[in-house]
Amino acid sequence: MRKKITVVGAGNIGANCAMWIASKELADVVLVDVVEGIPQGKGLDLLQSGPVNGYDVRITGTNDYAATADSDIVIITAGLARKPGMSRDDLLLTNYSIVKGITTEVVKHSPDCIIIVITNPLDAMAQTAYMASGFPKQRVIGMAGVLDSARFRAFIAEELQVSVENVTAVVLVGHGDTMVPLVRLSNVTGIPLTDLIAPEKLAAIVKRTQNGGAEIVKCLKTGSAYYAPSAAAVEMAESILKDKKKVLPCCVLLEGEYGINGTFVGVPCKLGAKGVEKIYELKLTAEETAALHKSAGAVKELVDVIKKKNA
Ligand code: TXD
Repeated sequence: MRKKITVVGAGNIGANCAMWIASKELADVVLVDVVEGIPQGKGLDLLQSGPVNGYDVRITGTNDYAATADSDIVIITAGLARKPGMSRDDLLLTNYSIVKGITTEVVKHSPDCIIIVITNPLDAMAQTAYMASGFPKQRVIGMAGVLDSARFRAFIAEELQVSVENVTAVVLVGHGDTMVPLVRLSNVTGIPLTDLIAPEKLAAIVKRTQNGGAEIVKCLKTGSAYYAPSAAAVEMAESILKDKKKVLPCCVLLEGEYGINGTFVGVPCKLGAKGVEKIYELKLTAEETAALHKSAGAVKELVDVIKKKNA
């Protein structure tokens, strides 16, 4: 029996998640959206791409959660996207209600699923899904670090004119301007970045990574990135569905790790059939630890706002 992935929100990211899932024949897809016709139309269009691209998966578009029953994974992409001049935090309360409502529906129809959250502000929305679902922390995961690391790797590969496959890069903590690209632990086939790129150039690449989302929002003017974010979420789903045990930076609930308690933060995790199977505690320098806690503090501020709203 093929696996089943539900994607909630059939907008830019949702539709592309469905396309990557189908192209990899990872699972049958159910695309859900509130707007009548959008998931049905995009679902049919993706289904009809199958004969051309050679994939045999079922793709259903719907406005009704009944079709999502017994999903293995649910990817939540629904919510408002940023407009130029808006910060991710400006989306907080609107997307909080959307994600909370969706999670309640999802849990009703797929009580054993694993939830991957994409909606912004990501860390706070992952915490919202965790609080609304009542699921164990292993089964609620936020997607940000895989995207931020992919941006870091793309810029490094471009600078050095090398294959992206040989670039290992780690980005920690919140999906915001305070994210921490860890130069010290990043390399090209084991060669430290600091041996390959001049300090000022490396600092510029770190800055561009931290500003990666805003750079694309500025270009697109009417929305935010969607190819890399959707590809990143599907890499996480693939590691879970195929029990690949990939070690990826994911937004997860920390309970003491890194000295942080009760907040969703982006750190390296092992993703397998049970979801988050291990959280890795990197040995960080004092400076890196300070940056990690500063970013986690920014996440906690947002989470405190939604906890008050949830009280
Ligand atoms: O790395 C990351 N996590 C981020 C995530 C990277 C880029 C974008 N990030 C965020 O993803 C972005 O800030 C938004 O919060 C979400 C989705 O972005 P997308 O670009 O896909 O937005 P769209 O194209 O506006 O699509 C959103 C869809 C749209 O079709 C709405 O009708 C639908 O969400 N929507 C809903 N569907 C179901 N249920 C409800 N309640 C609902 N509300 C809106």
